Amino acid sequence: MQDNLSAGWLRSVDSTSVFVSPQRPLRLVCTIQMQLSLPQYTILENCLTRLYHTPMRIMLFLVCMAFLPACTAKKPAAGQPEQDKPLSVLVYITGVLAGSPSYEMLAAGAQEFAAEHDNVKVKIYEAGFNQAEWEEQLRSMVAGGEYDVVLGSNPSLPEICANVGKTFPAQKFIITDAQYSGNPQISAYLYNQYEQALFLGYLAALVSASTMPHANDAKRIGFIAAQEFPLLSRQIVPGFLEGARRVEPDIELDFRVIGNWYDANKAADLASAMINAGADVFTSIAGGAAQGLVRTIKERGAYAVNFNTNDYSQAPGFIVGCGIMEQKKLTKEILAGVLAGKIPYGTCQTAGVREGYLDFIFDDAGYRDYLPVAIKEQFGAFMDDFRAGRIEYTVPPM
Ligand code: RBF
Repeated sequence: MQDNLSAGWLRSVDSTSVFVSPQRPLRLVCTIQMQLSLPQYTILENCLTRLYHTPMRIMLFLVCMAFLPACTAKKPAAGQPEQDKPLSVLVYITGVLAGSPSYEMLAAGAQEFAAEHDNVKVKIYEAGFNQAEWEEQLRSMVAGGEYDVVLGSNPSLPEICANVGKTFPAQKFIITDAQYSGNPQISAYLYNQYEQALFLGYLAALVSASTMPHANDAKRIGFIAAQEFPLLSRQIVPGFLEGARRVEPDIELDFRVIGNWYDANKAADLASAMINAGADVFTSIAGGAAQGLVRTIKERGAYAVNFNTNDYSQAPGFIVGCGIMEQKKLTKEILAGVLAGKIPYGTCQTAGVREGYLDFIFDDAGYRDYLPVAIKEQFGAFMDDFRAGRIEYTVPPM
């Protein structure tokens, strides 16, 4: 009997929540979410075990009375500011950290926030590259009720979280780099990547049309993607081409797909074939596999403009433009919002250039020292217009 009872228990070590499911012989399933100290936890466990030896109703009543104060203890005590209540965060990485700037910035932002707040605890979990396993891994991570909020960054995460959330209706999820609304357990933040693609495409075409040493006359630029997904196919790739065509109306985009987020050799082979076909400026959305592209442009002589992070030092003179996604800043703001109880669950908010979450990194030798003055002037003026809202464009639907 003791074993049957124990088997129905899922408990977290720091006891942020308890899931009680004594199935036999009571046929009673109840969920109690409360914050308990370890001694309180032990008493509750003992009492529930005794339900088998004592008239059930009396004992259940006594247990409930004893722990009623604990049930409300999750709210800060009178006088305790909201900001000081304990917060446990799971940062769920849909892939691996290394080589994926959007994930690295997410983790760094959460860790920095935890370092600045004694009451905030962060666990970083890398789910690996097998996308078929992400949902089950997330389900088992949250089953203990240990985390107040799950934080992730991936366009495919909302559906996964919605499914997992059906089993755990108290679980909250916050996802950046994703579009999703209407689910009270999920809050989403979408970077306007059409904008970043547009200005990087504009710079790519300026470089391709220039007399820089590795530029040619082919009017062809390249895009290497790890895999296709709606945000990429409907906004990022079209935005890159649209930006390039504002400089060179008849420029062509050579778009190729690696098939995963880690195969740098395949990316290198694709880049080489694309250079043979006339591409002289590249971009990529390829995570760690993008290292193959970096290798090839250095070996063969070509240029790249990169999304999301400062990569200039990886290939000075070859990587000539980098956008920045302010993911670390957004992550810290989100966690401050969680502490303040101000996350708008059920909604999706968009963050772009004008909101200060996407921009271009001008202040780096990799940009300053390698581009002709004429390009820097034209691109600088374009970005000034962009920030001031003077660039018109229509973001395609997803
Ligand atoms: N970006 C990365 O940098 N590394 C990854 O491992 C990675 N995996 C992804 C898996 C899926 C299923 C999807 C839809 C996107 C992935 N991304 C990855 C893309 C990333 O979340 C983001 O959309 C792009 O980096 C553009 O900002």
